[in-house]
Amino acid sequence: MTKMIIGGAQIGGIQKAETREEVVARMLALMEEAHDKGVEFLAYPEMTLTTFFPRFYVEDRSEFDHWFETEMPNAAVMPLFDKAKEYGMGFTFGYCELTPEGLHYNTSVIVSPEGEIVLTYRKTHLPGHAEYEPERSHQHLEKRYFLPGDTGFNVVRSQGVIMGMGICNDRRWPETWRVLGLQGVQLVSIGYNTPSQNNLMQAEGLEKRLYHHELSVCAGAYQNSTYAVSVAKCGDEDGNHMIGGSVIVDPDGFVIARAQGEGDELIVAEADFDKCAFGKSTVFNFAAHRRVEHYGLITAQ
Ligand code: CDT
Repeated sequence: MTKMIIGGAQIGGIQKAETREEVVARMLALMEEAHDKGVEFLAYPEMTLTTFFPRFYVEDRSEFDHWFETEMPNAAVMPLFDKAKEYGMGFTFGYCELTPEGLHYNTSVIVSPEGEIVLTYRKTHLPGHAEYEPERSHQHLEKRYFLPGDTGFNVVRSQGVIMGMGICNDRRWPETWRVLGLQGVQLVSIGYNTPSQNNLMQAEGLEKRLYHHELSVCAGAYQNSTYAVSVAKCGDEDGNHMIGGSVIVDPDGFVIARAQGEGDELIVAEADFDKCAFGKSTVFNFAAHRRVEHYGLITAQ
C-alpha cells in the first residue's frame, strides 16, 4: 500500500524584472509550508523560474536566451534542491532549457528526495505561432522560442510511485495521458501558464478557460486511472492575466484539492495509489479492452 501526501505549489505572476533568486525564494516559502503539512511530493508550474516570455516578440531570438537555463541544477535553484533533500521531499518544476547543442526546449524535471533528477520531459504540444501576428490581442510565441520536445512521454518509479509529466497544452491532448497510462502511470504532474483570454476570440474568457483546463485533467486522470496534480502560474504577469485553478485529481476524476486564489498558494491532498488499481483492472484494463486495430488514424500523419 502506497500513500503519499501530494502538494501543488501554485505561483502568482512573475514579472519581467524578477530575478531567478527572487522566484526561488517564493518557491522555498511554499516548500516550507508544504513540509509543515507533511507533503512528500511537490509540483510547481511550467516555466516556474521566469515570466511567460513567449508573450513578447523579438526578431533575433537569441536576445531571449537569458530566459533559458544552460544547466540543471544551477546555482539559482540549488537552495531548492538542498531544502527538498533536507525535507526528504520529491518535487517537479518547469523551466526553459538551452542544451549544449544550442537547442531550446520547454522542459520539466522530477527530482527524487535524494536530490537527483530522475526524469526529464520536454514539452510535446507547443501551442501558438512562430511569427508576430498583429491581429492577436496578445502574442503566444511558443513555436518561435521552443522546439517540440524530443523525449516523448516517459515514466519513472520514484518514491514507490510511477510518475510522469505533461506541460500545459499537453494536458488537453488525450494522447499525452494514454501514452503515460499505457506505462501504468499513477501520478501525472502538469504545470501550466494559461492566458485567461483567447487571443483571437474574445468570447472565450476566464470561466470557459478554467472549465476546459479542469475538464482535461479530470478526464485524463479518470480514463487512465491515475492521480494528477496540475499547477498554475497565474494572475497578473506584466499586465497579462492567466488563469489559476490548480487542482489535484483522483483516479475517479474527482477534484480533491483546488486553489482558491491567483497568487502563491499551496494545495494539498493525500493520494492512496492502491486506488489506481481498480480502474486499471476493470473499465480501463487496456490489455483486455483496447481495440488497437481501429486506432491507426491517431498515429497517421
Ligand atoms: N503554456 C501553454 O501551453 N498555454 C496554452 C495556451 C493555449 S490557449 C488554449 C494552454 O494550453 O493552456
